[in-house]
Amino acid sequence: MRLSKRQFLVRAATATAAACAWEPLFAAAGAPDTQRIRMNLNGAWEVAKEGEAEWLAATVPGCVHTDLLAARRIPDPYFRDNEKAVQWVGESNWVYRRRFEVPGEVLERQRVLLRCQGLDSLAVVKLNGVEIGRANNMFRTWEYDVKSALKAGFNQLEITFASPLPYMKERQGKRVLFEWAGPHEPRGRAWVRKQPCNFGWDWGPVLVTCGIWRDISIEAFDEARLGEVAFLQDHSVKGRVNLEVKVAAETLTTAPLRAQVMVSFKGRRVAEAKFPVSNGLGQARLDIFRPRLWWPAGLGEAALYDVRVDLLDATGKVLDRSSKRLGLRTLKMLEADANNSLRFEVNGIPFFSKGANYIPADAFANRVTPEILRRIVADAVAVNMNTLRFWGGGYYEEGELFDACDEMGVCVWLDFKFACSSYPAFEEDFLENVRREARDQLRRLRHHACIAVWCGNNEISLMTKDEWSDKSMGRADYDKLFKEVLGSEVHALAPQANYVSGSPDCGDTHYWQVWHGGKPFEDFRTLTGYLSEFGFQSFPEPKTVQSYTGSGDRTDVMSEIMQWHQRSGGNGNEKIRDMIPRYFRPPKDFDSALWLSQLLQSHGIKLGAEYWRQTMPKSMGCVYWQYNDCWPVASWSSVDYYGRWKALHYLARRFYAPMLVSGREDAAKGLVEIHVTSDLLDASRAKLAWEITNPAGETLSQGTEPLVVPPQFSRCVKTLELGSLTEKHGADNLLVWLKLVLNGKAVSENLVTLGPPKTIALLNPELRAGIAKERSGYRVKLTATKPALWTWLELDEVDAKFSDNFVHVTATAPASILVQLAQEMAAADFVKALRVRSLFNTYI
Ligand code: BMA
Repeated sequence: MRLSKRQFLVRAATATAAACAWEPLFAAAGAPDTQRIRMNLNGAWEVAKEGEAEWLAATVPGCVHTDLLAARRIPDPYFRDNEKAVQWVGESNWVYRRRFEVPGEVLERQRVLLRCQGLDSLAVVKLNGVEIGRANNMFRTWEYDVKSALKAGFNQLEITFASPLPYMKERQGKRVLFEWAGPHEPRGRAWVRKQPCNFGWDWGPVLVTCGIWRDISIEAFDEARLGEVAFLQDHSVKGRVNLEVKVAAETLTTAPLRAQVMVSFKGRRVAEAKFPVSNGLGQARLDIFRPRLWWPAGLGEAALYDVRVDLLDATGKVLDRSSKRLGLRTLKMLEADANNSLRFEVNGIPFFSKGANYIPADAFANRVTPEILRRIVADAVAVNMNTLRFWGGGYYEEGELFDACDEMGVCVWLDFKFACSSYPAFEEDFLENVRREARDQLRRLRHHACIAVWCGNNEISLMTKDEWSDKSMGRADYDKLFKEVLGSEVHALAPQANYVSGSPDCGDTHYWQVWHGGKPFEDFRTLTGYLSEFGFQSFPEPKTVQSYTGSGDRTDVMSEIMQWHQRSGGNGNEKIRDMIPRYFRPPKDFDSALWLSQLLQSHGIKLGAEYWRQTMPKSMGCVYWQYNDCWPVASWSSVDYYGRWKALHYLARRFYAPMLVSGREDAAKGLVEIHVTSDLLDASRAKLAWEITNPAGETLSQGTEPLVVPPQFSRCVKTLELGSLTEKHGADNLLVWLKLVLNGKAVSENLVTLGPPKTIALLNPELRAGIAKERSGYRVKLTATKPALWTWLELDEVDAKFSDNFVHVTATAPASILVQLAQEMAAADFVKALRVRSLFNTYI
């Protein structure tokens, strides 16, 4: 069972709060008499299928599936093919209701609103039996005037959600919007503004949710409230940043208002200003001297300033407040030129984007806790990533995810949520709906330092033609939606932000010839540029597979249930299975097939990633597909649904290392080029070391060379000619070990072979593990008498964090891995549960 702390907290809170929790906005700030009141309506609700009398307990924010799961009315849709058995949920209409008591103070306010920050998706909202409004877009914030509908004492709120499926069918029946969809996925998703992958994807289940998926509250105020707060940064003068603050207030009064802005850094006030707000508008400029700039991970500190904006009345009373964290930086996207690919430049310095594509972390958004989001960003930074692309087929991500990226220095390529489908840009209502959605999201997110680019859509440029047809979106409508409408909203609301109409529609590349086209991994070496998508699938580890299968399903990766948890083109498992023999020998059993698929995936992605880093600045971005999963499944991810790192994630830490030594082999000529790549902004004095051994680990040749590595450098620094060794020992018997040493420490190590790993005649490495208890877990020391390639630890039952995994262990290079356990284990149990294997063990 996956930890769902948010559900727990919500339930705990609602158990104690009888009718509803309401909080004056600034109670904590010591100003209880502020005008704006927010009554939180999250918590305990009830849900019923429309037309049925039985009401079940529900939790808000949430969705109908998680409510039905909690009420034990549906089985776990992630287990085996239970997804089929719950399709009726998405096909039904559902009603949510709650009673709440309204204190008189709320009713006395001049303006009283019901504020819904997320209604999924086609909703009719009733208060005390009277319809107060409708919604048709899960990405917008909906506010309804309830001043007259609300009464003193108890009120009843009721929100009915219609299944989007009949609507989609009806619209699609009249006019086809072409889309890429799996055989069992409902058609016409682009008619509804709802997360596209809710209707299934080539890595995700069809679970059509509905419900109140983000916060809901009553907002009441007199005089005025803050509508928007915007910031512009001027970095043109060295040694200071000029910050322009723009405030727009919704006012109910003609009395003069003022705003106050205060900027602090680590608790110390560094700038402030007071300024008038007339006709709802005000602005000020502040200088921040000796600014601490925001840098992406690996380039410097991700410094953040706290900015508080108070809206004040004539007496100085605080009417409303906005608090945000700002990073001071310039972040530009630069087009390709003769020497450089598309790239980003932070504070005037171009940098190589290293990262992966992020998708929703659960098919049920409400299960994604802030802790999960923070872990996701931390695990990206832990493997030297500086970039995540938030892909366009999900939902506009949680504020906490952007907060974590701000704090940890992860640049975000942020897609608007349009993907792999034609959209009805020929309808003005649709365009207006999108405009409002864009405004809501821009206002919510634009201050985040981490956002490197806003991007109109995912892959729709690949499905356009001059004319509309059942197979394409008309080019003019594409331009209208993604260039004019979204482009002008970004320009108006975030004028300093980068905007591109689509990916790959801006000089980036989605390269799918390997997975979808069946080409070998070496094909990655035929292109340079900014790779915003490329990938290869693997199975999750046995523990994860066990979570969704019965033992009978685990005989063969082609079993029915293993295929059900595979959504790519109907033959994904075959693709994995068929690629294995190109690089590796056949696996001896089911578990070995799972693990070997991970070695295969990591081997392929490493090959591409290293090549693109080698070819910097002709290549300036490697953002592989995909980072995570939304359920337990075979997919392109490097971290599975449960947060377990696949082999690829461990390898990413190495191929994304700030300083990298890597090889490029030429089997025909018997050559291995040694490349050194550095993302560092300073030059380094390093030592390059190489050693060639046979599979028994015996040294055949070796050498070292001092090396001055300039800043932001990538070059072939040496070519090893292996002709005579090849003649003497055979190409298959040469293992080329590379090492880059900085201040006596190996900062990057690598293994290169002339042929694929299957050609190496591995010998029994006689792996041994020694175990020692440490404060934070167990230390496992690995030794081997012969090279043990891709050695990994696995722990039965209990989850663990491994300080490293999938390492090469040799007689001269033992490994030491710290295992931190999710739960305590006695040493004897740990030894029993621990398994140590290497590539050799997947064959024999
Ligand atoms: C890309 C993505 C996704 C998809 C992936 C794998 O095109 O944008 O739409 O999941 O490929 O096919």
